[in-house]
Amino acid sequence: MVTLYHYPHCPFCIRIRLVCGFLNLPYKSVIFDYDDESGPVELIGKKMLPILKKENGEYINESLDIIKYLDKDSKLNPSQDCFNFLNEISSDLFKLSMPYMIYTPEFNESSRNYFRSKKESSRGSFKDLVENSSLFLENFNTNLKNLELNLNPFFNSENIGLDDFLIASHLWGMYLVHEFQFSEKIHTYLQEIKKATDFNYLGECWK
Ligand SMILES: N[C@@H](CCC(=O)N[C@@H](CS)C(=O)NCC(=O)O)C(=O)O
Repeated sequence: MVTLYHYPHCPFCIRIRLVCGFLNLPYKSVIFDYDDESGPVELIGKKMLPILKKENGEYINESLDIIKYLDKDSKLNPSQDCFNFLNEISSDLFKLSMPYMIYTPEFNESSRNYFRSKKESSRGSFKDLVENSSLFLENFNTNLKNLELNLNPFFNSENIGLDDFLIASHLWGMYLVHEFQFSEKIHTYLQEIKKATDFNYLGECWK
């Protein structure tokens, strides 16, 4: 069996969980604390998750490479339109959701402080991000309106596929954001993906 080393909040890690769920691939789950630097460094020489340990003991560490490895029949292919959409939403999405992510049961005081100081140095203080959330929300909501136009009911398709897993992985953290609510259409879309992949966002974090 393969082993997945991941952070529950991390969209790139969630991709792998969704793909494994969809393809019915069992895996051993190992959650690293966000402030554990030596854990990932010992495996691949840098602090970057997700990491997959293959059956032969080798490690892979880019989410799309991991998916290629797991998807033996090459059923799952991402589209450029999907990557364009993720690029459009990423900055607003992270600014909106990161201040809330650190209060989920994934984090303890030490990993919360580590995450906060690391992200604040690149995105600005969480206090300011929350205070200015309406600025990010405006742009974010416009992008979600465009997404709705592309759901048929899946992303540019009648069938669920990798684009949907990539999009859901990014969007899921927005369920944590107090001042935001998904439209009925996007909520239904995300819940369909949850069902098809047997996804449980923070399921393993409750002790
Ligand atoms: N290109 C990588 C990106 C993965 C990534 O950005 N992982 C983040 C977590 S969301 C990480 O491990 N960051 C380490 C850190 O910020 O300390 C992939 O697709 O796997």
